[in-house]
Amino acid sequence: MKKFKLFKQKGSGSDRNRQAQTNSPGLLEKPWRKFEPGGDWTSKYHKKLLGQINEHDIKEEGIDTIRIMLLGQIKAGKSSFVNTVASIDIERITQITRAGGADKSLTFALKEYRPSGALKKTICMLDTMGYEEGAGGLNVKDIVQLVNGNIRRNYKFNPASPIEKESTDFRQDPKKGDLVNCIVFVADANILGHDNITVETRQKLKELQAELRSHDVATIVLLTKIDVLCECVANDIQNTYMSEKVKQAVDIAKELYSVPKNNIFPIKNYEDEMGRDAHLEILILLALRQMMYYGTDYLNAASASDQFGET
Ligand SMILES: Nc1nc2c(ncn2[C@@H]2O[C@H](COP(=O)(O)OP(=O)(O)O)[C@@H](O)[C@H]2O)c(=O)[nH]1
Ligand SMILES: [Mg+2]
Repeated sequence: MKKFKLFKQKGSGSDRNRQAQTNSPGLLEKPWRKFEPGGDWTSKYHKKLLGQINEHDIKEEGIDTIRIMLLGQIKAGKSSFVNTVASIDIERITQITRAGGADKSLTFALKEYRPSGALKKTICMLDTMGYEEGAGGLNVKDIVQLVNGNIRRNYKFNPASPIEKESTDFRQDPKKGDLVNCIVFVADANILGHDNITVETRQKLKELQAELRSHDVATIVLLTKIDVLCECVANDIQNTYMSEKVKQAVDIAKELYSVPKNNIFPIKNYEDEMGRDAHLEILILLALRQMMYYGTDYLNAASASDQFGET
């Protein structure tokens, strides 16, 4: 079978193309982020990233999957991110979970997604319901129980009250493989970019960060919908690292989530595309690779401290 070709080689890649456009309004003279050496908007780099994600170095016996928890406001793009990762995995556009712009969260049950195609079986994603809507959102206590591996898949969240220890969905004795190894905050870049963050959201985030402080789980922030935020990015996703608006949104996210800038990944999800887009996927793969690295570090640090008898 003829292999599906992701890239039109002509005109793709190279910063040269980007530099030539820097006279356009909205584009910076110099990129606010640079690729690592060897990194570029090319199919070679796409393949390299995919290979790195699939090659993990988890030392903990019996564990070969990094568990990633997606958190974020309703409509932030959590389910779309899962669908985008699934599209990379099965090598065509797919919707494995319902994404949509409804006012109420469409995701009430805890859903687990494990890729098993192009992405092999290195990752497990937990898609939750929105958490930032005050009393109507995911409970901070439930989030902590999720991180601790106490909640079984398909558990139906109840915003009004956290899971009870007597519930059949409450895992009394979680194993290491049940823990969350990386927390991913998914945020709409437009809300951050225009500094439209509500007091309530800030408050809930603070509460959550205080609860998670003792957990040592790495945090990554995904900034979605950068195509809506910046016209230059909508025209050409290769402008992402040259975009002034995206840079501003990243700076705001850095303060809001208290994470280093290199843990913040601007992305565009698949939403109404008919076919795959390799440039879009490079941004997704860069974020996934970081989740994989942090998750691996967390698990390896946990197994090292076990060996040294720490508690
Ligand atoms: N333009 C654009 N739309 C997006 C992007 N990500 C998500 N969406 C749209 O935003 C809406 C909410 O997304 P959804 O994944 O359901 O958010 P969730 O509530 O966090 O799971 C949907 O209509 C998506 O198609 C993106 O990167 N760009
Ligand atoms: Mg959803």
